[in-house]
Parts: sequence; structure tokens; C-alpha cells
Amino acid sequence: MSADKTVYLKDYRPTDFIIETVDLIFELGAEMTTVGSEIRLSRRPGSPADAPLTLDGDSLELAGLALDGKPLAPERYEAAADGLTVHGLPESGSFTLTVKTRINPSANTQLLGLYRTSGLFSTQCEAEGFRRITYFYDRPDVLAVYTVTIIADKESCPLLLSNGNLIEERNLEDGRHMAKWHDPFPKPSYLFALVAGDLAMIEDQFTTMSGRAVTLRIYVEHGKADRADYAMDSLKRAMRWDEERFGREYDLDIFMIVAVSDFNMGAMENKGLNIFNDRLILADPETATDDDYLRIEAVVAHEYFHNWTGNRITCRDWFQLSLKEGLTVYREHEFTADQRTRPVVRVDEVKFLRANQFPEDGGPLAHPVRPTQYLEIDNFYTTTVYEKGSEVSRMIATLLGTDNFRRGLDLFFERHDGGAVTIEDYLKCFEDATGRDLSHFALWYHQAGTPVISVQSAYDEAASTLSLTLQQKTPPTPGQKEKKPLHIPLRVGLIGPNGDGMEPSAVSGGERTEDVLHLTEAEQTFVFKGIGARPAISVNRDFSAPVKVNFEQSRDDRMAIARFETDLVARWDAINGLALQALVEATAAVRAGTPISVDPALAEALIETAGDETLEPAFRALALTLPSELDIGRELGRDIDPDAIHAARRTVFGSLAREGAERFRQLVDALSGDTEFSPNADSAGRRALRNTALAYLASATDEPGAARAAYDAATNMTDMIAALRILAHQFPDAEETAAVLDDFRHRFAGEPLVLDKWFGAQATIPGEEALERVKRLMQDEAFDALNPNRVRALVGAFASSNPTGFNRPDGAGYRFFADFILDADKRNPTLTARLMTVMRSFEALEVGRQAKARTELERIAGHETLSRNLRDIIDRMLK
Ligand code: 0A1
Ligand code: ZN
Repeated sequence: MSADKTVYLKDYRPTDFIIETVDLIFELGAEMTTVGSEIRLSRRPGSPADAPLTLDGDSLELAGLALDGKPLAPERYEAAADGLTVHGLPESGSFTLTVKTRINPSANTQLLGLYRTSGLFSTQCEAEGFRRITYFYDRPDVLAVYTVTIIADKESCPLLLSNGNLIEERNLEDGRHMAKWHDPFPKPSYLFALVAGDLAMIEDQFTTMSGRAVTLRIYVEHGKADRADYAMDSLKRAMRWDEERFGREYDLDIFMIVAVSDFNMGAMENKGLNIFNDRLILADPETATDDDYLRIEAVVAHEYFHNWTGNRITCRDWFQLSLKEGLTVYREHEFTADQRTRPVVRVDEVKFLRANQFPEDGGPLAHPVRPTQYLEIDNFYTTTVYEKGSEVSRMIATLLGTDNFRRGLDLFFERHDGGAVTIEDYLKCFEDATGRDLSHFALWYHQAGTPVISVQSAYDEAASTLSLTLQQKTPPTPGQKEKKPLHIPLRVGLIGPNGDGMEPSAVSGGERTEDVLHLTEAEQTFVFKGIGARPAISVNRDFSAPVKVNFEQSRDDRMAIARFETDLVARWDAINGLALQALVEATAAVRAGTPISVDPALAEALIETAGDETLEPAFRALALTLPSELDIGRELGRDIDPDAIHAARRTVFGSLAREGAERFRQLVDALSGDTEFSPNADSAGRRALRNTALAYLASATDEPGAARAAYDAATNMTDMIAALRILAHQFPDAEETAAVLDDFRHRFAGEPLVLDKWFGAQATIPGEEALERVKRLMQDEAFDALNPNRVRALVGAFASSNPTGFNRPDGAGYRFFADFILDADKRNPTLTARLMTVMRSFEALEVGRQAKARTELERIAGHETLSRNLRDIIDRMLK
């Protein structure tokens, strides 16, 4: 792909024409849909009088073009599949352009634009899908008022939906009918949506804070309506929360969600008509896990929150993507924290960031939260834009305080409602509302890479002072060799010898607000006065900054934090850090052929935490969960040998299991009593602790009986799949495992989303045989290579979460994956480009595997017909 397709932030300029309104008429046909588009336009004041109108298109066929009702002569325009240019348009005043296109929704395997799967028409327009429907200014800074008419066969498509309010509905001849929707809020094309088909629906009502009644509807496949209740409940809670916490009220008379089974991503915030991957809507105790419930609540809220952060105020251009995504993830995180247990929620966020964003930021695909160039925007829906972007907003809240953050955001809504704006505009609101200068802080948006903070401490007993020297360094990233010091808000706590917190009488060396140290230079020494005894120092409490901390602390200090820190996030981090260190040491022992010894103090701390009734079960489960094989690999960072890691972890796990067997048995027994299922955080936490303990117990007894019994006794999917995974992963060859896998397959034969769990559990069984197993499972009739959920559950899980199986030393895992990618790329490039990123850290592997991986990556890169999405990813990975 030639570099001339690269889009640069510096090239941004507004369009030559302004679109005021757009009237769309869809005549839906499975193989042939015609789209009539009537666009009311005028030349932008100041733009050249002879500038042509250049509209975007992608794979389009033009079927008619008229200006103010008169067909345009061929010499007045150039139409191609990827664009339409019209010359000689009026210098002033408005005019109407009528464009007719023809598309084939059934042939649309990319799932971008208008597509038809399982009899349902639906759309996905973000980021550049609308141009696959009609010629348009398909960019976020062109906001127009849409009126949409949908015409379709009434029997196969009784339901006709689009954005806004329904204004007309009637029957037509030949068994067809029509519906007309009007959305009064100007919006960019990426928020357009249409759904047509035959679906079941649940309805509810919400009264907004100003007393307006809003109709809420969730549409799902027939037979699944009773699985939409939790999504509805989450929606109502999200609506209330956004009013209470941020003063945001919903603005249309109706809010609709449609669950579809073929969807590239999680969900989409189309104005008034959210479209969801059905795995993020459908839940009942028998088919969904606690984790599914959690994700449903979070994503329903996320998409709803976009109504203000994204829709009412949108992005000027796609470089500003984090303006809506980072902020909306932050709002979603705050919502989840308020609905559940804050520190537990925060630990999950930290784990996610470390497992996904840090590797992205430290590898070949690293980019700033606000990138300056892209080849394919679909590849920038990344964890850096989303999760790191969220952390940046969180840091603003930490710097300013909660009330000031709210003040800044209020100003943002007031000043920019109806606008398409930039990250600078966003930051300016916080500056104007509070008087605080954020110019240094803004670097977080522009500088890629995870900062590493090195900490050195010195305690002076005679002077009762503690000095803390903090150094920050951000490693180079592609295209950004030199890094500047950032403004990093670092929460720091001191724990005295008796376990109590210590408060200094004064702190010098830099700004400090509450427990936040403001690190602004490459190196700074903070001196804490009035410290009567040498404390244990807890750095980056609550994960106040998305950084790595390099601090050689004594084991005793870490133990003190693990036991006494009042901030539970830091407490978890200390426990997790100790376990990680033990696992790294064990891996080194495996490679050196020396025996593994597990520090008895670590075992004691873990087992003690597991039984500590003063702590919530959910927290205890987190503390008890050993870092994964992938975590250990990431910690090592280079020369990774997945087999050694696997052996080491297994040994450490087994030895902890035997050490704590009694406690684990006790926990399993004590926590197995819940009969009535509730998806709330408390019950979910008890199940998490119980199932974590069960995994240890299975390892301690080294026999599958307990897990088999747990499977048989399970009354909900959480317990069922937990038992199944223990069997599959710890006893892959046992009779019990075969029986349970078979039972599960039959029991859920008609439930694709549930079978995804079955695919996933088997795809991640460690060891060489995994590849053959995956190939076999691809032949199962429940597998469908066109469905993104199926692909991710089986092939995705294998490549991303089966370190020993995927990284077979002979390279067969890579070969299989490359073949799959090359084949799937012809159908769905968004999917393949995302899948490909699981190999982004291949250079961290030991040399043998690294070479084999590179061979396969180069083989992919050598293909001439790759999609632009995949080409972009693979070329950056190999650079
Ligand atoms: N804006 C959505 C994410 C999304 C992005 C692209 C999509 O299709 C290629 C679909 C959804 C969100 O943040 O939820
Ligand atoms: Zn989003």
C-alpha cells in the first residue's frame, strides 16, 4: 500500500460545503438495496467559488445524480467506487443534490456499512462505513439533520428502525411497508444507524430529571427477550447515574438498543439507536457468567454515556478519537465503581491496562493517545486511545479534584454542545473553569510510551526525614525517539512499623496535594519531615498514574504494604508483585534446571488473605489469583520461553495449593451454599473466591473429582464454566473432562454465545496438542468463520491466551494462524487486523520461536492483496 494514503493531523481543513439536512430513502433488498440521498448543501463562506464538491465513497455504484431535481450531465461529475466529484456548483445559496446508489447487503462480509446476516439488516458506520452506503462527507465534523425513510417487505422485516423519533409509518403495495424517522439533533454520518428485520422486544420507561418520559426498548432475537432484563436494568441505572453524577439528561423521546449476532466490535453508540454485539446484551444465570453481567452493565452504560460525550459533542477529526472514547471509558469506569466495589473494579482496570495497553505502548504499534497520522483509522480503536485515554482523564480529575473536574466538564458541555471539537478544546475547559495551567500535562496526549518511575528512598533517623527520589523515563517508541518528562500525579502512602499510616509534618521538593506528589521533572527529590520511624513506602496508590514503578523494596516492606495498606489497590499490587517475583524466579530455576522453592512467607500471606473475613470475597479472589503465564512473560519482557513459564507456574500453583489445601477446602464448602442467583457484585465475589479456591483444591488433590462434582452441582453458568475450565486445563486427558465437554456441547447446542465459552476453554488448554484440538473444533458445526464472536472465541483465544500451545517450538501455531489470517482477510479486514495484533510482542520471545514467528509474519507481509487494515498492522509490526 503506498504511503500517499496516510492521513495527517496537520492536513486538517474544513469542507468546502456545508450539509444542512439529509433525507435518505432505503428500499431494502437482500441482494440489492437502493439508497436515495437528498442532501441540502451550501458553499462554506470563504471557500473558493470554483471548488468542486468531493464526497467519499467505498465500493459504491452510482445509479442516479441530480442537482435541484435535474439530472446532472456526465461532464459535471466524476463517479468512482471510492468517491464522487461534482463541478460547477452554485457560489452562494443552498441547493439540493440527489444521489442514488445501489448496494448488496448480503455480500457485505466486512460488516461495515449496511449488511445483512441471519435475515437482519443492520449498519455499522463508525468510523468510515457510511461511505459504503452512499456518497457523503463521511467525516465527523460534518453535522447534519437526518430524515430516514425505510421501505421493506413487511413479512420478513416487520421492524424498521433508524435514529431519532418515528414520524410516519404505513403499508405500501406488494406487501411492503415504510417507516420514516427524524433525528432533530445534527449528527455526523458515523452515528447513522438502520435496523430492519424481525426481532423480539422488551420495553420500559424512564423519567428524566426534568420529568420527561422516555421509552426504552431493547430488541433481541425471538426467544431471547427474557435475557434482556439485565441490560435494561443497567440502562436505567446508567441514565440515572449520568444525571446525578454529571448532570446529563437524555434528550430524545425514545432510546433503543438492538442486539445483533454478527458484529465486529462490542457495541456502537448510534444516536438513539445503539447497536450491540449480542454477547453484551443477553444474559441469564444459566447462560451468562458474572463476568458477562459485568461487561453488559459496563458497555450498556458506555454506549449510553456517549450520548453526551461523543454524540452531542463529537470529534473534529479521527485524531481526536480519545476525546470521546477516553472520556467515555472514564465515565464508564466511574459508573462501574459506584455500582460495585470501587477498589475491586479498579484492580480489574489496572490488570487490563497492564495486560493490554502497556504491551501496546511498549511495542511496534505504540502511538500517542492522540495520534498524528494514520493509514487506516479502524486500527486506532486501541487500548491506548480507550484505556490510556481514560487514565489521562482520571489524572485530570486527580490533579484538579472531583469538584473542579465536574466544573470543567460542565463548561465543556455548555461551551461545545452541538460541536465537533479537539482535545485542546477539552483541556481548555478545565483550564478556564479552574485557572490551572494544563499545558505541561497535555503532553500525555502527545507522547507515546509507558513512563518508568524509578524510586530511591533514604531515611534519616536523626533528622526524622524521609527523602524520596523519583526519576521518570519514557522509553522511545516508533517515530518518537526523544521523550520529555511528564506531569505525573503519584499517590504515595507511608506505613509505619506498627502498620499505621504516617502523616508527614511537611513535604518539600515539589507540589503535593493530599497524598499526591506532582512529579514534573526528570528527577525530583521529595523530603518528608516529621517521620519518626522508617516507613514502608507505597507508591502509585489507586494506580493514580498509568506508569511502571521500579522500586527495589525489601520483602518486609512489601509484606507490610500487603497487610496494612488502607488503599486496597496498592495492597493487591503488593501481593501480586510478590507473587510475580516468585514466578519469575521459578521460571529462571526451570530454565537453569535447579529446583523451585516457594517462599513460605508468600504462601502464608496468600493463604491468610484468602481467609481474611474482614476483606470482601471479590478482593480475596483477586489476591489469590496468581499472575497468568502471559503476565509472567510480560514481566520478563525478553527471551520468553513459554514452556518454562508454564512449568514454573504450575509448580508454584501446586505448591501453594498443597500448602493451603485445608483453607481452600474450607472456602469451597463455606461458599457453595448460595442457591438463589443474583448477579450483584457481592454474590459474584463469593463465586469468584469459591471457584478460585476450587482450582487450588483440584491441584492439591490432583484428581478431577471435586471439579466434576462442582460441574454437576452448578446452577449457574459462572460455576459451570469454572468447573469445566478446571477440568479442561488441569486434567485434559481425564474421562471426567471428556464427559463434561460432551455434556456441555449437547446441553447448549442451540446457544452460540454459550458455545463460545466451550470453544474458548478448549482453545486455551496448554500444550502442543492444542493446535490439533483447535483445528478439530473449527470443523464443529457450531463454528462459523464469518462470525467475529466465533473466530475470537476459538482462533483468537488460542493465539492470545494459549502461550504454550500457540508458541509451539516448531512454529506450527504461527503457520496455522497466518493461514487463517490470510484467508479471513478477504472477508473481514477489521477482524483480521485486530487478530493480528496478538503477535505484536513476538520480538520478546526466545530466538528460536522469534525466528519462526517472523517467518510467518513476513509471509503475510509478502502477500500483495492484503487489506489496508492488515497491511498497516503487519508493516508496523515488522518495521
Ligand atoms: N464507538 C464504539 C466502538 C466501535 C468502533 C468501531 C466499530 O466498527 C468498526 C464499532 C464500534 C464504542 O466505543 O463503543
Ligand atoms: Zn466508546
